[in-house]
Amino acid sequence: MSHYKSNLRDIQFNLFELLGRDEILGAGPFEEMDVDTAKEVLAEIDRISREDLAASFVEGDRNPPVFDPATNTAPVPEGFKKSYDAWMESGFWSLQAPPEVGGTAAPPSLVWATAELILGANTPIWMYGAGPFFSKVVYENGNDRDKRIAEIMVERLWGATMVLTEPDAGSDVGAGKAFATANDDGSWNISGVKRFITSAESDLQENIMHLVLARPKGVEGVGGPGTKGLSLFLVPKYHFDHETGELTGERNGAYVTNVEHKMGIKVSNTCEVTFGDPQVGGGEPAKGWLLGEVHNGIAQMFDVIENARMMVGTKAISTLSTGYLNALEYAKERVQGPDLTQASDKTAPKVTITHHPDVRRSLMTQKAYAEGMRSLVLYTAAWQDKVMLAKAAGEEDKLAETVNDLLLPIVKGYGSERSWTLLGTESLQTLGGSGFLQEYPIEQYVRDAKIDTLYEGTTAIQGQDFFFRKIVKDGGNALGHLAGEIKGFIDSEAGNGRLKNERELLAKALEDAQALVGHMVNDLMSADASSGGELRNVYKVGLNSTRLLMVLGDVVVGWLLLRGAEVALDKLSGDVGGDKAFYEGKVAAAQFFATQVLPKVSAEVAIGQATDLALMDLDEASF
Ligand code: ST9
Ligand code: FAD
Repeated sequence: MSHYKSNLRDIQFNLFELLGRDEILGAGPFEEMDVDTAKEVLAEIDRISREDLAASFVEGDRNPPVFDPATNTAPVPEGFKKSYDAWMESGFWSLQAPPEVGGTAAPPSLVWATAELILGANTPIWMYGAGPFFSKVVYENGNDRDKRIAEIMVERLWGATMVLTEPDAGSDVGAGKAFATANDDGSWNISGVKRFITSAESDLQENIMHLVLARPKGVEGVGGPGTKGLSLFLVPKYHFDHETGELTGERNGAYVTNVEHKMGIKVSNTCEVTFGDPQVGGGEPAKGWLLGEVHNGIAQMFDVIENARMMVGTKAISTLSTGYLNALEYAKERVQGPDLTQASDKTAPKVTITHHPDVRRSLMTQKAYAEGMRSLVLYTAAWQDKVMLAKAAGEEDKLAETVNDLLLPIVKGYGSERSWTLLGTESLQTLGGSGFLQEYPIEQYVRDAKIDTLYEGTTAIQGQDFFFRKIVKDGGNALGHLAGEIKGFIDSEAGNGRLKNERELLAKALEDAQALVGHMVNDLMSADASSGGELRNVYKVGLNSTRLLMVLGDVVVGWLLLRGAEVALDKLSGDVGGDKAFYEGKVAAAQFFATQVLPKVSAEVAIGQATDLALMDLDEASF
């Protein structure tokens, strides 16, 4: 039986009932992808995920790849290879690449809906199989040579990696020391050691294209300090003919020199990669080609990072959803103790644990967050649809771009923190001691989900990105727009009177969250030393940026759940056939979140507003 329990019905609800995605399908750039086709794609990917991809989920964990230092290889287990092949043979990877390189035009909302299914069933398959997406970044940033390379990457289904991190450059990517020197033939030689590189080695593909950040040396005006001095190089594992794609038979000097032993996602090879070391492999130089022949590495890499952050949030949320559904199934069957109303009667019949109030509280907490955050992912993706539609029309939709930018750290930072925590405190807990056993998938979910708060920028980095870049640098435009949308809902008659109390709770949470933003902006302004401010006040902002991310995450999720409840109430006023319980569940989850979670926002805001410099004044020795 599959470990993976998907929620296709709720995905369809979000796409077609809440977010109206049917309006953009079957027309313009998505002419080939009409609503029926999209539904068929979802249903088939749902099936493949539950059956073929989920099949090797446990094997990959218990029997992870082993690094062989003699050959610098780390082959994946057979079962995983079978799952990977099933995914690639399905051809649905093409949704991640544009038609120009052999992909299929599909709106991001559909792509991320399908991503949830694959990531929930077996995340590393998506990661090893992300080459077609990487080819899109190569194509869009590349010159003619690179555009052909992008096509080859898709034609031959190569793997690809994003190579930023070094032993002394994690969050601080700009501290990277790997460097590049120019060759006479237009290529570059890369030198240095990168660490923690996902998918840098396996036996799944003919070749792997590494997208490497390195600092060019010896060229006037480029290669300065920090992230802006980094350039992006295409560094293949094996050399190939840049026209035909045929491998030349020569190894490039980019070798995996270690594979980490990890807490989770063990089948995903996390590699140390050594570039251009004469002592490693055959001692070949690591040759690379400058992407687009422009030195603009960090901006180019962020085209990958933005999608990878969306992927990490989607993965986390998907894992919470299957964790919840596994916990629900268990709770419906596990009999333990009498109903609380008969607790003093020692002869009272024993009931399933779904009868116990605390289990119900826990299950509804999981349901509300999992479904609310699914809406968050797909709502964010709907803004990406707008960006794509504008581009297809030869225009730019600046508002859509900035709202998407604002939402990304919420999807990644808030989504991963809430999911990882709830998987442990609620999903696993629902199973009692059995949750701790490997007989059930949740202990693996907890281990696999922890990484989501770490890679692609830790939560602290997401919080800072959110406040400094997405709010302050943006002049509050995207946040103002989002707040306006939420306010519009609050002031509406949504729910025909049935959501009045909930809209009031949302109004209070929004007002409080906005007060925290205002407070932090004041702290920031008061830190402006050039106008007589106290520079150290910026610490107060740093003490609150993760808090703000969580607070606004709760507000947005609360709002989206209530919008879903409005749709559900509307449906329930007509004939809903077998969907009655589904829609009633949507209303219940939204009401639960509004009454049980949103009031906590006020306390968080009060704590934020009371923040002083005591922690920063404390001597390190006192910690
Ligand atoms: C990693 C990978 O951890 C883990 C998983 C691998 C999975 C592989 C598979 C991937 C699949 C992908 C998905 C497929 C999807 C397909 C579907 C398609 C529909 N936004 O603030 P400054 C840029 S990898 C945009 O001064 P510092 C910008 O150019 C390792 N751009 O930064 C900016 O210039 P300007 C991940 C941004 O102080 C420039 O950077 N590692 C953003 O120099 C400088 O900005 C990390 O994530 C942004 N939000 O450096 C590192 N921010 O301002 C985390 C910056 O002129 N650390 N730029 O526009 C950070 O992010 C730091 O904040 C820092 C700071 C490094 C950026
Ligand atoms: P550090 O940066 O040392 O952070 C340590 C702690 O300090 C964290 O809690 C962090 O939040 C905090 N901190 C650091 N700086 C600040 C600050 N300025 N303000 C506040 N707090 C701060 N990298 C790649 O390039 N490619 C990959 O494919 C890739 N895949 C990965 C896969 C796995 C399984 C793992 C574990 C990592 C992967 N990484 C990859 C690296 C990953 O992106 C980094 O681990 C991550 O960015 C954090 O860097 P670090 O581990 O050096 O932690």
